[in-house]
Amino acid sequence: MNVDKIMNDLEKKHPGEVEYLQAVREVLESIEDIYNENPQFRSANIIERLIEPDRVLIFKVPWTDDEGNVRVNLGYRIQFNCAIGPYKGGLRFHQSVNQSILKFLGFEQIFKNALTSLPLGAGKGGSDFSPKGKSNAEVMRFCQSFMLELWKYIGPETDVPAGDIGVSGREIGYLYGMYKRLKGAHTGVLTGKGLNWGGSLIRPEATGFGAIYFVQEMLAIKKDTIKGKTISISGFGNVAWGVALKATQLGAKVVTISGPDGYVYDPEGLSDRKIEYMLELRASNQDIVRPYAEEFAGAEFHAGRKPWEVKVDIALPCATQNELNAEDAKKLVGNGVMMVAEVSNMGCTPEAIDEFYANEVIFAPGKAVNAGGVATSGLEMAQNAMKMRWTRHEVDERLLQIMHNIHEQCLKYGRRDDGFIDYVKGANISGFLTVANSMLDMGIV
Ligand code: 2IT
Repeated sequence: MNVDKIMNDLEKKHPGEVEYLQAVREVLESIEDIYNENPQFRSANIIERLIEPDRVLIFKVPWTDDEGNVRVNLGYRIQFNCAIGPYKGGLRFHQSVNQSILKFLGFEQIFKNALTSLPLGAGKGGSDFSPKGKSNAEVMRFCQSFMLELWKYIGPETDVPAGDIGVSGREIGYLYGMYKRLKGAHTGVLTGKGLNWGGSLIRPEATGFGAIYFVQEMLAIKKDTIKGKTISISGFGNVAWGVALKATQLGAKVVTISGPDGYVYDPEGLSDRKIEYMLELRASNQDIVRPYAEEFAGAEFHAGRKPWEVKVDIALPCATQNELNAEDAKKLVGNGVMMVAEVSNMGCTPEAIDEFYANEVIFAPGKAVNAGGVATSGLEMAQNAMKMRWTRHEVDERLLQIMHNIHEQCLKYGRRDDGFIDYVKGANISGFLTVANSMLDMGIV
């Protein structure tokens, strides 16, 4: 495999799709050796077949706002790869959404979903519609219009969407309601559903809990534990709150949260009560970060800045892609950070990751660290198929086991001779082998 040649060809076909090209390059660089050692991959052109999605669906989403204006957004579903199961991955509703971002997310999902060891293919979708600042009725009308088109392409054995940025329980409810009406059947076609109508316990907090279970595994290798560690996180969305809750329960001190306008440094650390307060603000569609600093004594708001300038033991980006760059990485390294784990998808730029590797900071990529979210979606699908519900404890135990297995896979393929663990390589190789070998088994399809 010649990575530069493949990337040049891909860039010619998809000019300017920077996030997508970034995600593909990272994976190709990690799997180059294993690919070249196995000529059967080459002769089946596995790479060329893996880096392009099976199909890209783009549709128009017209809806009416509360003032009666007709609005139009773009809707997408990218069905990337179905070698090991139905397409599976979230929907992102955010003004920044475009084809490049959804293709990078769909591509990453291939390896992440394979790492869970569950039968989950890879997809991603969404819209440039942002629910922030919209009324419930507007969000409902948008979701209904979105599903009026999407329902033709999804199904419990073909494609199972879920949430991502901007899509949580409320949006999944409106989407599912419309799907059920159109289809005339309860098919469990989405995950992240409400508990009363087929959802799984732990799914809302699963990405965050799974990430902390993974961090515990990373620490255990160093004969260390999370208790007493200081942690910085970014964001306070679907993912960050689960991280904050679990880390706090385990005795770590989470000292930052952030939003688009700045971050809060709380030297005392978050507590269950503070997390509860933020969830209430979030539930009522209000800003979280600045009000937090006003509510709790000792917390400082830093306008227009990122949390990576705070001295911590562990940094956990939880917001969005490329949120931590080389300059941020240098600040973390300068302050003696020991570990960085991406909870957001592709949260660090390649230059930031180089910085961590050059300074022997232990780093793990989002596709391993945040796989607990989609894994628990897989557990939701299993419960739906059985028409059963597992207890909280049962789901949590399975999640813990899955995160342990993912870590084992990273060790198997990522441990260097000098003992350093290259989690990026480990995760990419493990996910690649599962999917590539499945594609080989099934012939040219
Ligand atoms: O990035 C992700 O893995 C998700 N947004 C969750 C996807 C899912 O299907 O639960």
